[in-house]
Amino acid sequence: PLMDGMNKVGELFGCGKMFLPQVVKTARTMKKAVAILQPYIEADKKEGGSSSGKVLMATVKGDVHDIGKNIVDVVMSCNNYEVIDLGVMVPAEQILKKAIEEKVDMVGLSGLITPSLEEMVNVATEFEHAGLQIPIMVGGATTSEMHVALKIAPIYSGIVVWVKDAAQNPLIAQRLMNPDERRAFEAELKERYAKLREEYAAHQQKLSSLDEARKNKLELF
Ligand code: B12
Repeated sequence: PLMDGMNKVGELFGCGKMFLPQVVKTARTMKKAVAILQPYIEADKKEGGSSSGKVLMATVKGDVHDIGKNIVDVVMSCNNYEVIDLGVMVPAEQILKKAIEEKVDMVGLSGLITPSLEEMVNVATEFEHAGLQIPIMVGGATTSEMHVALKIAPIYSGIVVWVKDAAQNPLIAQRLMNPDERRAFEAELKERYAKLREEYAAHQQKLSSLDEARKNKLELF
């Protein structure tokens, strides 16, 4: 029900029937609801014993959206993962530093505005320079599998996986935690990204170049 309500707000905001103050209020309500659930999740985890893995979560630099990220936190906690959440507007260097310090098993990056796409590439570049292989999960409304295939995966030697919604997250995390499954998953992703890149290239070839388009301009006078 929480998610249904949030989706409705997103829809109304998108078509101009709801405004920023109402959306901010919704975000606060969502945070309060999650805070009510948190102690139950913690208690459950204590009973459950050892954790399934360590996840570092952050909304990237320049982006304040955190509702989706917080939902992922809750879902991962419920699945017995230890979640370290760095919050919003987190610079790449901080994500890198914490990932190394805490020896996390995976990193989750959230982004909802267009500039976040570039910032995610920046984070992956920093990870690559540091020689890391920690899997990166990417999510949030503006992200896409195509963007991961074209811009992020090619510059990082670790796994980069796009996650459509929080419900898929535990399944993906489980595959990343099991070495055999992880290898199979990596091969699947490589193949899938190569196919997406081919599709993109084929689509680009159909477009005329700027010079061609100019030569072809409409002569009205
Ligand atoms: C709520 C909201 C806000 C709130 C944010 C409150 C908060 N604490 O998060 C406020 C009012 C602050 C806000 C501000 C702005 N917003 Co806003 N906002 C939204 C809105 C309505 C809903 C977003 C949301 O929470 N959705 C619900 C959650 C649950 O969905 P979600 O984040 O996608 O998460 C799910 C999955 O994607 C996934 N997921 C998400 N993150 C991750 C991470 C990982 C690791 C994984 C695995 C999965 C995962 O799991 C989640 C659950 O399934 C959207 C519109 C929309 N329909 O999306 C605009 C929207 C994102 N905002 C937008 C804009 C432009 C802005 C502002 C720039 C507005 C302005 N002019 O100031 C500022 C941004 C400031 C900044 N620097 O970031 C645009 C972005 C357009 C773009 N492409 O750039 C949108 C799309 C609205 C629009 N149609 O124009 N916004």
